[in-house]
Amino acid sequence: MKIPEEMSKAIEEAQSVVLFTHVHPDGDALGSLLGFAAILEGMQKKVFCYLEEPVPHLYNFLPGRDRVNTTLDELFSFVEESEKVIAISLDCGDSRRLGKHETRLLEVKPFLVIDHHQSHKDFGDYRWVDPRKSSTGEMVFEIAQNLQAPISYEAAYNLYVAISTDTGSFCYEATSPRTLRIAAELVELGVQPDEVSGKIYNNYTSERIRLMEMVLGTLRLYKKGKVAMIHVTQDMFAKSKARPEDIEGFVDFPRSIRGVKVAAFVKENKDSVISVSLRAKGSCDVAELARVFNGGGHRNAAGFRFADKTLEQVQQLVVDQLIPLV
Ligand SMILES: [Mn+2]
Repeated sequence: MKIPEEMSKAIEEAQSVVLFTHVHPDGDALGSLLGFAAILEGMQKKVFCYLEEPVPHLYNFLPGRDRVNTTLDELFSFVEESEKVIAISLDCGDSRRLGKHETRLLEVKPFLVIDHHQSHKDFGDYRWVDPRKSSTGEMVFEIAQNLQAPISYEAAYNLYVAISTDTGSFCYEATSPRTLRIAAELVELGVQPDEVSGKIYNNYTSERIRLMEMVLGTLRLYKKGKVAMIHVTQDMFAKSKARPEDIEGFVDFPRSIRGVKVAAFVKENKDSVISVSLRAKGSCDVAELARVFNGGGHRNAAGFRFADKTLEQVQQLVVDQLIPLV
């Protein structure tokens, strides 16, 4: 799918842009947010990057992270003082994932949406949604190229982080020839893959490794080893002193086991919401599985959540209703 004409036009004509992404942002969310911010500034536009929470410490190395502003009042002052302002939501498959100020954020008009989630639920005024794209970072690159906007080193670095994290270092199904060509162009712009992967993967705290030890200790296998499940509790966070974002990537361990087709990671969050991340290996479609509990995501990575159940109850639901479908 090509970039909608009215979207390119809206971006071209805008003088000011507010950028949003999803709550609990991952590498693609942050990389496309900061990468696009740098590109838009290069086009002489004023940019406001809003996040509900500060940049997670795992991503403190991203250039331009200081652009992020978490103050809603400042966001609306920016909007009021701006002429020809547009909002762009990046990597957000559902407007609920804009966070607790969803309704207010959606008041900024026109509201543009750029996303690649298979389970995308339409919102906003102009949309470019393409589930075949590896990452939102890849889509931001396409837009920059389409608008003939220069891509600075800072923008290239952030887009490379977005693309490389969302493709599992160029391993997942959505990694296309185009994805690799874009990555090559970003490397030509000065990004060093070894330096970036060093920052992403060799930059963990000892608290994270302590937490990992506890979480991996919860591994259970079902269906003759076709399904693997792990979980994390608030108690484990307290004991390890790890931070909420330290669990990123844990679900890849059960997924990596030989014979496993689906990995499930059940998480007890601070607000006592229980969330479940699903990862598939091979042809299994976990977005389909997640729909059983009103969740969503991609074929390979999906999830759902419950606000009114205990961790044990959710695990039981997974075992009773989801695992038989694998
Ligand atoms: Mn993404």
